[in-house]
Amino acid sequence: MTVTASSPTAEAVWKKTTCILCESNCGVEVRIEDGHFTRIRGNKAHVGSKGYTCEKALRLDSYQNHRARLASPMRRRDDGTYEEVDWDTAIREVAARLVAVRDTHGGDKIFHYGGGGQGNHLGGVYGRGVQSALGVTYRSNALAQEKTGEAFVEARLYYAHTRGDVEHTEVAIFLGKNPWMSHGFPEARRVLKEIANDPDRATIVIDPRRTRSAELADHHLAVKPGTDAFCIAAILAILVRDDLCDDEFMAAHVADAEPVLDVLRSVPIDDYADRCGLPVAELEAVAHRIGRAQSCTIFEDLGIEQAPHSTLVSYLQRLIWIFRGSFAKPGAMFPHTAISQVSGSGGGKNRQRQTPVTGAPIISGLIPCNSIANEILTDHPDRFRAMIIESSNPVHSLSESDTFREAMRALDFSVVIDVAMTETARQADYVLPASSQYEKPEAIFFTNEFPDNVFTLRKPVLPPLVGTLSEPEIHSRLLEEMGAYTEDDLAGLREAAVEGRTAFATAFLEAVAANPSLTAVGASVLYRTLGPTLPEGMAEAAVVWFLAQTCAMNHPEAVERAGFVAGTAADGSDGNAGDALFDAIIESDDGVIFTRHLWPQAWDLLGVSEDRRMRVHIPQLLDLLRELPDAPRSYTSDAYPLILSAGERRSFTANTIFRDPDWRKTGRDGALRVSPADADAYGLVDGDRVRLTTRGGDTETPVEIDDAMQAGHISIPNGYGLDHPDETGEHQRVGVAPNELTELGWEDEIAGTPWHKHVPAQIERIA
Ligand SMILES: Nc1nc2c(c(=O)[nH]1)N[C@H]1C(S)=C(S)[C@@H](COP(=O)(O)OP(=O)(O)OC[C@H]3O[C@@H](n4cnc5c(=O)[nH]c(N)nc54)[C@H](O)[C@@H]3O)O[C@H]1N2
Ligand SMILES: Nc1nc2c(c(=O)[nH]1)N[C@H]1C(S)=C(S)[C@@H](COP(=O)(O)OP(=O)(O)OC[C@H]3O[C@@H](n4cnc5c(=O)[nH]c(N)nc54)[C@H](O)[C@@H]3O)O[C@H]1N2
Ligand code: SF4
Ligand SMILES: [Mo]
Repeated sequence: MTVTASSPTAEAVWKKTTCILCESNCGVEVRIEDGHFTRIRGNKAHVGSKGYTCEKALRLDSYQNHRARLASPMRRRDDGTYEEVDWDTAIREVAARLVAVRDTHGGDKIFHYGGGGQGNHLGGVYGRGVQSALGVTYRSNALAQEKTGEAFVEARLYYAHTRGDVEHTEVAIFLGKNPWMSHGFPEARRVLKEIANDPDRATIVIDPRRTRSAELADHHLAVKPGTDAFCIAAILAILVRDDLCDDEFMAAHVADAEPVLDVLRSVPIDDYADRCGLPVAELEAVAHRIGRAQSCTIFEDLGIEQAPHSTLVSYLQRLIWIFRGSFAKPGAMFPHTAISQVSGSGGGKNRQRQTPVTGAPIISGLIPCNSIANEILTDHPDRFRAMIIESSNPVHSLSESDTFREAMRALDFSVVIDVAMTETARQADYVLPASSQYEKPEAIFFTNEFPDNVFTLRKPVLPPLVGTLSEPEIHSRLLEEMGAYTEDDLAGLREAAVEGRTAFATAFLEAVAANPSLTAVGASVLYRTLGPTLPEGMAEAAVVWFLAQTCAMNHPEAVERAGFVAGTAADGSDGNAGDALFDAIIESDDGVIFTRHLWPQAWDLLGVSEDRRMRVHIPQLLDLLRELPDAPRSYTSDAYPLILSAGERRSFTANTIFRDPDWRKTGRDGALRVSPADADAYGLVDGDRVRLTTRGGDTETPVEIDDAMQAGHISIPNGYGLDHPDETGEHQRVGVAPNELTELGWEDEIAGTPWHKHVPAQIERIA
């Protein structure tokens, strides 16, 4: 498909890279003319995506080339406007301001947010060096407003992260997840269609809306919003009541099931079905379909992670596949390796840390996003005083945007590293412009597959925009300004790198042993020493050498089965398996299978690999399950009688990666979706404008009447409401910024994840 109509010219070249718009990072080929991506197609040779893309990838030029890209470091003036400064000045002043906060208040008062988006995680590894040199101990990122509930559960069940083999499963269950739009596993649409066309397999979608995924499903459980805990508890209760659990698996692999089964036996199934607005027979049909399947997978996402009882639901849904024994076999659930995993197996046992001011739980090392502003807007002596934000737009993406803005302005110092002058950048003291993801080596750590896991290192396909630097360069310059390492530390390593990988490995280990403080800034040390010996433009990939080494040490057999053995390094040296893996990663444009397991080895990747038993008795969550009957039947009121889902994924939404609203082919204005029943009740026709009010704020929006919505449920898309200059430089804003409507404190009781999908709201037609 043609993005920009133009005839091929002599300079036009096709290059391989990946799409960066969602975690799938599908392999693509881009035709580049005059700095623009003029055509984009799927890369059939990519080992993960095999040519698959969705419609969004075709618009990537709107990310690479747009009017709000930054091409100079910016410093905020007292009057709130920004002036351009040169890089030397910016690095010197940013380093000095951060060091001043550290020396006055302690490094633990400097808070770090972000570190990677949907396509860029390498920069985050380099950023760790700066954090370490400053003594930063508190961090967070977007995961702490979606995935920390499941992390809490998994850290107790089996100490690992699990996913599902959707491609081969008999019954695929999507819980608050619309994969047709949001993807999340390889070749999502192809797989959904394949299951739909196979009479021996089934899809179950649990979603209040009749999404495109729901339309393709064999069973669509159209629960009332926010009632998933009742729905899943009832399904579990039916599995137990009707003897549909895999007793053999449970006897061998489930520890302490009895107290859980006890609670499930007393679940009032009829009442719970009634609460979620579904006939008991429908829940029974679903439970029995799951109960007779050889395998099932469950994919939960924002529909339950950002709604009431979210951590409880993350727990209960896992009990379904655990009780069905759907683990460690084709079509089932699995843990996975990670190229970025620096320590041993599993997720590590949970030690519950808390935030310094509000005492909120820190899960997976991340402060709940909803707590951040409250850790700043206080006179508590331990409040955060400074913030480093990279590859993230929290003013737009976190609850209650106004309060986050206020928190940023209340800091002694803030710096944002981004490609664009974002909503967040506009609150920072300094903004440092990064080269785009197509102008530097980049990669994601999201590929979480099994038995074969894939890693794709992208090569730059364009030169850096003049005035920008890659994050590895920015972080290394900050470290050098702070004196975190010296030229003397590097000289010997540089020489060894020229000699070859084996010599370098020895020299690196010796250097770190002699000066342990180099470990923390190891990424930059590698970048400055090994980096220059890598192919042109690939110096930033230096840290991947270390990741490959670690991976080969953590998973020797699986790396060997993937074809990487000692003595096969491309430079002809006697490099080890990690070197061979690194060479393959550097050379390939099509992704590399870096670990290859056998299904039963899934057990080895769990933190409970000694006894191979999942610990299903989690007292805190079981208490919540017991208390479920007392939970409110509804969160609406006379003032706010509707439930707003604030942030739906649609065809043309991609977080805030695209800033120019013209990238959208459809849905340009990001209308509020309203059911026909509500349209009648409020006297609305398509295209009418309404005032949309929540406790958090109010706005105006056009409406779209959509018979996929249930009565009482309304929905706005995510990623809209960005300020973007038009041709004349005038700022325009299209659509609603969802977090102008959300509110801090409206969140899960365990993980503090926000209830963005469940915001009480009111609408009123604007005459
Ligand atoms: N097109 C596109 N794709 C994306 C993204 C994007 O911005 N645009 N972003 C990526 C990111 S960061 C993420 S995290 C994923 C998110 O991917 P998803 O979680 O699939 O996306 P959402 O549309 O936010 O929410 C999923 C569904 O939850 C439903 N829902 C709302 N309330 C409830 C409820 O109470 N119960 C249940 N069961 N369901 C409910 C909604 O109707 C919606 O269909 O998408 C990724 N992919
Ligand atoms: N109300 C509501 N809020 C939500 C959601 C919702 O459904 N509803 N969804 C939530 C979810 S699941 C997520 S994941 C978050 C996402 O929100 P954020 O974590 O804020 O992420 P993005 O919107 O993806 O922003 C990525 C940023 O990285 C910048 N960027 C792009 N390339 C580069 C680069 O190479 N280097 C650097 N340094 N920066 C770069 C972009 O300009 C952009 O500012 O939003 C969350 N917020
Ligand atoms: S948006 Fe996601 S599914 Fe679509 S092409 Fe990009 S990476 Fe693939
Ligand atoms: Mo997300």
